[in-house]
Amino acid sequence: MADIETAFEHSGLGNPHVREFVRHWAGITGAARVEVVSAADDGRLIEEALAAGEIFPAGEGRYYSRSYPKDTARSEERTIVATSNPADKGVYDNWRPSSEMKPLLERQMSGASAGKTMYVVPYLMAPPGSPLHAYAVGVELTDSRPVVLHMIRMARVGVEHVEGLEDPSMFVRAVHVTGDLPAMQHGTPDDQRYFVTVADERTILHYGSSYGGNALLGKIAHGLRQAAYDGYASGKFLGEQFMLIGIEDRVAGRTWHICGGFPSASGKTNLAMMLPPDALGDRYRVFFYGDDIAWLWVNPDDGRLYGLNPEFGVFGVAKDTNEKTNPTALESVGPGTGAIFTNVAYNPDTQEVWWEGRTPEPPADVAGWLDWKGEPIADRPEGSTEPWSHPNSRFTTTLANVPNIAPDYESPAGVPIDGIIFGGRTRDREPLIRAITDLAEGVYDGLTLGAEATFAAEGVDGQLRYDPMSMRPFMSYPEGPYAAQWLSIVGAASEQPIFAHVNWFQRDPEDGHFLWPGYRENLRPLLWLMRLKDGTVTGRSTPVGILPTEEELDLEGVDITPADLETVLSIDVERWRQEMGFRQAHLEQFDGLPEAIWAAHRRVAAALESADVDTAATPG
Ligand code: OXD
Ligand code: MN
Repeated sequence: MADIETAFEHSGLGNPHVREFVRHWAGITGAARVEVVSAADDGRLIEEALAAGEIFPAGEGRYYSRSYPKDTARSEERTIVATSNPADKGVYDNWRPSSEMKPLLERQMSGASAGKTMYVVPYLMAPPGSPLHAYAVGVELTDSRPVVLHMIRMARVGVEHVEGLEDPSMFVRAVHVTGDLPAMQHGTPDDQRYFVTVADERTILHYGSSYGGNALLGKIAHGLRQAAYDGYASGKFLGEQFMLIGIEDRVAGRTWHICGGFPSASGKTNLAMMLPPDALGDRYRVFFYGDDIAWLWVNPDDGRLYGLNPEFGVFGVAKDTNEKTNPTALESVGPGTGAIFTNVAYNPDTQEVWWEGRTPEPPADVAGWLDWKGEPIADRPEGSTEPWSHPNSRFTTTLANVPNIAPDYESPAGVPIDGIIFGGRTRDREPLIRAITDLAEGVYDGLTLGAEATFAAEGVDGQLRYDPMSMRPFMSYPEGPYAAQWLSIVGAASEQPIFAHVNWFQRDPEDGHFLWPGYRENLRPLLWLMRLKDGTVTGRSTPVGILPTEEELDLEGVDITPADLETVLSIDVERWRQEMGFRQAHLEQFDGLPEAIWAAHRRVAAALESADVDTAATPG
């Protein structure tokens, strides 16, 4: 196709391997045109998308987009990791042979972009100049212009990222074909959608969705699944669904860095964008590095564990984002930010957007308001309780728009990691924070991370849905080697990060109120953790980790009753003993779990067995 060659020439795309990849898939998908994209094309593409009715204006320099109504979330069942090695099959990676998946996807994608433009999006998932650069280069082909606009916000996009590479053939080959969405048979036995990462060929083939989590291939498919696999195959790094923050103590003149994983709907973005409580605001500042992905590696310069955010933007859940829960997020999608809102409620007359939890009540004057499906709110029957926005509605904005972005967020190596935390929504048992100083016990804690099952049908007897390291939907190799990879990467660091399990969500069993006020107050347990690592506090030992004493936790200005405080700072030994049985069954699913992990499990179980139920102190 002469047109393709012209597109290469115009854009300066010279990499022969990228050219070959584009020609190959243009042939299969039957796209009518090819266009090579750089971030500088954003303004023009925005204008084109507005003119085509693919996006709508949402106030100064902000935009609104709406998905096909059945295409609003990631689909875990349709997501597959394929390789040529059956030993890559784990419990959660949904492994299939690549010899089966590649021809299948080629058939699905065959002719499926007919009449459309195929956009070529060269991108980088890392700060420029990063030591992990070789794993960060990719090219996404997509037949959706809104996907291109999202990619420009979520990844560093430009032809320069694929030119002059040390190995010009080393880039992730990512193909996104939208397909005929109404014909996908969503959720039926004949579901047509496939979201496949061919991990050992560094190829991503996603068909049948234009929703972010399925279609922005730099983010989850490359940034998590492929990166985790690459980190394992090379033995060099970990790719985790982690937030990453810095906490600066202006009095002591130092900054700590903490990263950590939380299953979805556990407040990871809110935590990453947190502001200090007023009482501590003069002394501390919290810096944002990332809210969703961290790559962890050992920096040979100083032997420490480093973390970097490979992303360029934030793809946050809009629901419940407001002045109290996350003022930082609101500012980061303010006028002039170029933010894109997806599947929230929209008013074309006023160009306003709204989502559940944005304000306590929806706008009183419903004139002009459309729900996330584009249907007028005014047409709803009296008393309708249907939400205005989709529960998984999103905002997309670049990191640079986040007001407390760390000054060194583009540091090529990332930042040294002092602490690794895990947390989920847990209504009982899990205290506010319990610190773990032993590596194997920390990894064990991550592997047994869980979030409360939200409906009775999903879990029984307070059982959690386990979500190892918050990676359950993103696992790309088996859990045993995954645990070994953790022990090997973090174990190689000269200075060990401290681990902790946190829980902001403990509730009163009688009236259900949250015991800990949360949000900005969450800085306090994190400060305690850093002091524990530095040796300036000692905490108190329990069978499941070290807990702060009341005195050690700086509580100035915190609104909490003494009884609630006592509960969040203690261990319910009976509940913990019960939990150990569930954990045992959870871990037994995994082949080849390192003995160190089993030893950690047995140590915790034995300590719980011999613990004094009333004080939960460790005997001896
Ligand atoms: C997710 C996301 O689905 O980050 O976890 O979008
Ligand atoms: Mn995520």
